Amino acid sequence: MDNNSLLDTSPKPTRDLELAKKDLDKFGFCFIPNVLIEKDLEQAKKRLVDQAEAEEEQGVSFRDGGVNQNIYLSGNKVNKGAFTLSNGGINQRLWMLANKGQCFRDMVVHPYVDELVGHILGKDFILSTHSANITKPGGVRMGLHTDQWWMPQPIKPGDDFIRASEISRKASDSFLKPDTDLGISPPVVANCMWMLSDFTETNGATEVVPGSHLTGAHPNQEDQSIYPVKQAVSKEGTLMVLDGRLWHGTGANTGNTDRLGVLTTFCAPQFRQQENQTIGLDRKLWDSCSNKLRSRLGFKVWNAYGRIESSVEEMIEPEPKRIGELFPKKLKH
Ligand SMILES: O=C(O)CCC(=O)C(=O)O
Repeated sequence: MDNNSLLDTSPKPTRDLELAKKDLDKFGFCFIPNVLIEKDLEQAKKRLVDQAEAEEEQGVSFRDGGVNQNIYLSGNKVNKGAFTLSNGGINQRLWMLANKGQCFRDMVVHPYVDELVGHILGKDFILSTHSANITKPGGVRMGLHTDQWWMPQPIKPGDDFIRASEISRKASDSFLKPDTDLGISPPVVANCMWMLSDFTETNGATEVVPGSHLTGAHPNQEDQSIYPVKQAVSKEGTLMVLDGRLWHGTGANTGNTDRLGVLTTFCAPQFRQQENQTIGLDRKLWDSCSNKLRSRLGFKVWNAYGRIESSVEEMIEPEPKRIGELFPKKLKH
C-alpha cells in the first residue's frame, strides 16, 4: 500500500468545496458541516423517524445488524423473513427514499451533490440507491466493503480474468491483493451520507479506512482485524461524501441512542442502479419532478443507453409508447 501515511489521518470538516475535493482525492471522503440546518434538518429528521415508525407498524420494515440474525437458509439463498425484528434484526433500513418525502428528493439534486459527486463521476450521474440506515443500540458492525465491489480489476493483455458476472461480494484473491503495476480502477460510484443526528463513536458512526480508495484492493470479508479503521464522527447536519472505492461500513451501536443516516448513492450512467428508480418512482410524483431530478433518477438517455426505441429522445417517459409485434398491411384482414 503506497498510502500508509494517509491511513493515520482523516479530513477535517470544511465548508470550502475546493478543499473538500482535495480531501476526496487524498482520503477518499470529505465532511461538509451544517449542510442541513434548522428547519431543513428538523423536517428531514421527522420525516425519517415517522416513515420508519410507519414501516414498522405496517409490517414492511427492513432490519439488519442483529448479532444472531440468521440470514441464509442454505448456500446463498436468503431466508424470506431474514430482515425482520422477529428474526433478530436491529438496525432499520428504509429504501427508495425518492418516494418517501420532498426532503429526500431535494437531497438527490442538492448543489453540493452536483459539485462533490460531480468531482468524482463527472457531470452526468444517476441515483443508484436512496436509503436510510437507522442504527439502533445493539446493532453490530456491518463490515468494511467498497460500493463498487463488482467493478472488474485491470488485467494484463491475454491473462485470464474473473468473468464480470461472476464477481462476488466476497472478494477473490485478485481483488484482495491486486497487481497495482497494472493500475487501479477509477471510481464509478460516489456515496453521500447525510447525518441527521450526531455520528458518535458509540452510536454506529460509519467506519472508514482513509486512503483505501487508492490501494486498488478490496477488504477481506473474513478478517478485518488488521485494518486501520477510523470512525466518521461528526455533528448532525453534516454531509459526508465517499469515493465508491473507499473501504467503509456501518459501525457498531454500543450506546443507547439511534443514529440517523441517509445514504444517497450515485453511479455513472453506464452502470446498473441498485434500486430500479425508473420503475420504482411513484407515478403520482412525476409531474412535480424537475428535469434535473428525472435525469438523476435515470430517465435521461446516456449515449443511447437507457432508451426505449429510438435514441433521439433525450428523456424516456414513465409510461412510454411501446411498439409491439407488428405486421405489414398485406398480412392484416
Ligand atoms: O450506515 C452506514 O454507516 C454505512 C452503510 C453502508 O456502508 C452500506 O449500506 O453499504
